[in-house]
Amino acid sequence: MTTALHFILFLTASLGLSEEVENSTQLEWWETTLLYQIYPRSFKDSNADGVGDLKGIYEKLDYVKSIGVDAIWIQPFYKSPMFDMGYDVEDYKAVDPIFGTIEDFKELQKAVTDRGMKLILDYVPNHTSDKCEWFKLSERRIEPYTDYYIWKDPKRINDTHTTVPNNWKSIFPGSMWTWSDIRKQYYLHQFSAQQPDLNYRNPKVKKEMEDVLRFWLDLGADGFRVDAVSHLYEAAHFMDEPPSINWDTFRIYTFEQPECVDLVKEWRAVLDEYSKKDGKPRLLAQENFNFPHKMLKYIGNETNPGSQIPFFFWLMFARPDWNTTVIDWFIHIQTDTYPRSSYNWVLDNHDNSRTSSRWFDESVDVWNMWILLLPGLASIYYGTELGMGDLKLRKDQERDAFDGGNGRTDRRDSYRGPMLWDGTENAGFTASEKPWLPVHPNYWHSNVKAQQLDPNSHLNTFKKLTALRKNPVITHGDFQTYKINTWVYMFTRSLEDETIAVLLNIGSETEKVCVKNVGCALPGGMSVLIRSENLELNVGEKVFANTRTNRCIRMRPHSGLVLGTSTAAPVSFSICILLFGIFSKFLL
Ligand SMILES: *[C@@H]1O[C@H](CO)[C@@H](O)[C@H](O)[C@H]1NC(C)=O
Ligand SMILES: *[C@@H]1O[C@H](CO)[C@@H](O)[C@H](O)[C@H]1NC(C)=O
Ligand SMILES: *[C@@H]1O[C@H](CO)[C@@H](O)[C@H](O)[C@H]1NC(C)=O
Ligand SMILES: *[C@@H]1O[C@H](CO)[C@@H](O)[C@H](O)[C@H]1NC(C)=O
Ligand SMILES: CC(=O)N[C@H]1CO[C@H](CO)[C@@H](O)[C@@H]1O
Ligand SMILES: [Ca+2]
Ligand SMILES: [Ca+2]
Repeated sequence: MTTALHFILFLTASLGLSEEVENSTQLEWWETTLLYQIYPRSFKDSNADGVGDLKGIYEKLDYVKSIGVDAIWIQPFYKSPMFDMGYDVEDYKAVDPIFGTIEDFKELQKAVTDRGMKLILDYVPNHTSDKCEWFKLSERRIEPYTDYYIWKDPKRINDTHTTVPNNWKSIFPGSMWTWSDIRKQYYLHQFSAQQPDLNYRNPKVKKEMEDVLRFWLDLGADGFRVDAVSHLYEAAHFMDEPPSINWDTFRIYTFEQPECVDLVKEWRAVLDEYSKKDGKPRLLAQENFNFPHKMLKYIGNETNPGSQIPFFFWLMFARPDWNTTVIDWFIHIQTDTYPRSSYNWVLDNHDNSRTSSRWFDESVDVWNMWILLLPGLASIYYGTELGMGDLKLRKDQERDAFDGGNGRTDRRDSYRGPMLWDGTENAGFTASEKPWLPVHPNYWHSNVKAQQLDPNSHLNTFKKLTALRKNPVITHGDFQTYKINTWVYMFTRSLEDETIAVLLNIGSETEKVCVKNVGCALPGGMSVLIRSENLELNVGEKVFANTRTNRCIRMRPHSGLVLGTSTAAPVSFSICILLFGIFSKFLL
């Protein structure tokens, strides 16, 4: 707390960053929000049964607020048989007893709002659980549920044999069709057989699912993250898909059908109806792995708006052999395609390996600098602020029923480990002897409590970054990128006469960066505002000034620093350009 306070004072006072924005262009809250993704099973267990719950999240809200979070996204906590850990919903309007009660939800919602944060819920519309009442009634052809799902007769092979209706393959391996002995028909499922797809060509299903949105909006939800949007519709002709290994052309009848966009816009209209009533803008974010140019249509326009924020996941696949050319492409494919109000940066999630495991523990500060200081919304998966790593589980410890789908063979449990709160047994996550998944073995030294005490910890660096993130130069400032060399990347944020520069060595060797490398991209006399733990420079140190000693800096592998302009030494760009042009040969 005091560190963060000192830091803000340091920023505003000694570096002259203005507290008020002169150009106070009004942005919607999601354009600058820091969204914190909570996997409810793993955040905090309040009742010692080994599984995290809503009361547990409630207990930890002050922590969440203290690290600079503006909005919380809680993953599914609805009644579910938990075959897909909650992404198989049995009752959309009930809290699963393992997570608590609807009263717990109300209490949590109020506490989130009281702390000035927003609450985003997960909306899982493509499929229900096969244990859902609607499915059981549909299977028995009981009206009005008969056509709530997608049912098809078998395809005839010959007099004695039949087969599945077509060749469509689901995300979790196998056919998209499963036989129901009760109904004597096949039902469609884009994910597992335990997740039958809803039939959105039936207006009653649309109405039913809009009611779900209304139910949670009435209880104070500020928005939704919509799951698996590309899978909402399947072509009505049910023709075989052409055999091909290319994802985009292979799934021409089951992926990203044109009706998906219209449906998302209908949901947005429900949210806007609430916003009109109370003046509070609601957010519709969507999960979609598609190319940004294909996602543009979901954003819509002012007269026909859709989802404001498409999740952009591609940085999740960044690997240590990605050089600055590759990263630059991944940054610009989003910034060149979307309007700025739709940028969203994601490093990790519940389906993919965490940053510190894909890279190194050293890389954590660097990647947090990326996503917290780029323009737009930043999505942080719980634990990323600590640099939490993947679990390496034994077979008998695995709980996820599937491999990762799409031919992947990893179990997703590894990315869903319990939050590491302190150094006590089971990391303070649960008072039970047996958490649902084991805690990471490094919990005894790398946990919230320990990192709070260490000024250079990932957590404290994260907090400095989120404090800086609230400054107008980051919320409103311009954005420029520079490939300094193969492994060092730089981006700048500037507003009026203030500039923030972020220099990142994403390579595995020490890199030397000199005035001549950064050229006139930077005003003179910048000093270090924030550094990664492994950087050999101190906060406040001046760099790239025109004196012999600090014209160059050395950056250790996977290190990063944030530079700010000092009011003491303003050097205008034009003078710099002039001097650089004339004297560069001699000076450098
Ligand atoms: C504020 O900044 C925006 C974006 O830089 C610019 O388009 C706008 O004209 C500015 N408004 C004022 C009043 O300066
Ligand atoms: C019918 O098709 C099945 C499956 O392809 C095959 O095993 C069976 O021999 C066929 N029967 C006749 C009578 O052709
Ligand atoms: C907004 O989008 C709709 C649907 O794509 C389109 O018909 C309409 O012309 C667009 N309006 C504007 C102002 O661009
Ligand atoms: C960066 O990586 C890409 C893709 O691997 C490669 O094509 C390119 O040559 C690399 N650039 C440099 C400068 O090494
Ligand atoms: C990233 C993401 O949200 N993944 C989810 C997509 O939907 C399937 C089925 O609902 C889930 O299993 C994934 O976790
Ligand atoms: Ca519990
Ligand atoms: Ca579907």
